[in-house]
Amino acid sequence: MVSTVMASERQRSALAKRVETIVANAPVFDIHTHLYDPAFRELLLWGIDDLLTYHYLVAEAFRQLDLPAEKFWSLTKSQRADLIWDALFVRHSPISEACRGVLTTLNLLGLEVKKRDLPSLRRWFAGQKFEKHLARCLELSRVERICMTNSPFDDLERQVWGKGFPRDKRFVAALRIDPLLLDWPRTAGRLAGWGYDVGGKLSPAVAHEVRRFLRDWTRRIDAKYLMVSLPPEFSFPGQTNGARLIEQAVLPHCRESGLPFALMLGVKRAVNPQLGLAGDGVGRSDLEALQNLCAGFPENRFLATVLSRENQHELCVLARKFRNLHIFGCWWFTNVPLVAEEMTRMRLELLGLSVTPQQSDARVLDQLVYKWSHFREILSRALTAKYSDLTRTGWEPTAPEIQRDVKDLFGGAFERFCGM
Ligand code: FIX
Ligand code: ZN
Repeated sequence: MVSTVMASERQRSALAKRVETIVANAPVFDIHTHLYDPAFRELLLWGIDDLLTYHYLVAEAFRQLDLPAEKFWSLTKSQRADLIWDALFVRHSPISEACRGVLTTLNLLGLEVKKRDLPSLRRWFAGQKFEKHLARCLELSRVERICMTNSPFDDLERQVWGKGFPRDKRFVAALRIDPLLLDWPRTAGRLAGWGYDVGGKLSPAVAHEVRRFLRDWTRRIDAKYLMVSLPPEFSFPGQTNGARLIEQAVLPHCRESGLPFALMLGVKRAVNPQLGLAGDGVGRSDLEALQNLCAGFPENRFLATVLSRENQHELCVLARKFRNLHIFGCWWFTNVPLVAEEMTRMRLELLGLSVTPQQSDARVLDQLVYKWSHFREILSRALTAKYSDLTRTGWEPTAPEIQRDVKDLFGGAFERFCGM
């Protein structure tokens, strides 16, 4: 009896080791980030000051700091980084997920964190050659390909696309269209300025011009999908400009170009505008809107992630009903081990392997290192538990089968869904 228990314990730890090794080494297609092709130069953030001034840390630092927000924003990036370092790493232990992420990154880059020596960390980063550092971050995170978030409405970014540049094969594009769907009156003015005939009320002729705009940008950037983030109150169908534009322009364009439409649901923008990017919040979405899209437009494919923990179970059930829906990522506030582990297990249990459980959402190149290292730990645990359940039935997953499964989770299922 004792020896049977020991044998099964040994088998379990051998399985855990096997899964861990496969997950640790599997290459990733990071399907949603805020990183840029190096041709965008300073738009691609990297280094210690950008790591420390990440908006996740700004939000946490404001809880400890008492200086007014205007004062904080009037400081240079390095001065802000100093304040955040002092508030979150020196005066308190850095146990939050975002703080831990900085330390995981530095540690895996080979830096000594225990000295708590910010000036020496800065000196190390200042000595790095960018191209080499990029290659190192990709190697450490095992990220093979990165999807950017590309907005024609961002003036800096638009200029770079306008000039043209040789594309770096490691970076692919996604067309982000929030202003089009959330602020039509202002966006119409901008489109008109760029030569699209969109004067007057929304009409079939205007929708036709919006489609022309989407076609032009899809081609220009070679977009792999279109995407938008939406507030909790988003509903569809509806008489809002956003809902009408989705129906009359975005979905027809996606059908014509064969691209999926990604919806990121549940963000409440600027809950505290004083915090800038750190001031956005979360609310529970009405997923009936997504259900209506999937059911009403079977020729379209939808990618979806939701920000509220309370929506996660409902989203999985929805994906079981519609094969034109693919769910992805533990987005933003859900990307903490407690919630990410719960979501990942729930998704595996309800959807098997037809899901893309994570995206990094990295805004700073170096963050790829921690975001993927932390998620690989979570995925290893979740998969080991699932495969162990199988072994108890006598079904023993082989190493090639596990490799195949992990490949699907790390971008393979996504590519198939998108027809890439
Ligand atoms: O809308 C998004 O793509 C979000 O991911 C961002 O707006 C957000 O600021 C972020 O960086 C979350 O990780
Ligand atoms: Zn994002």
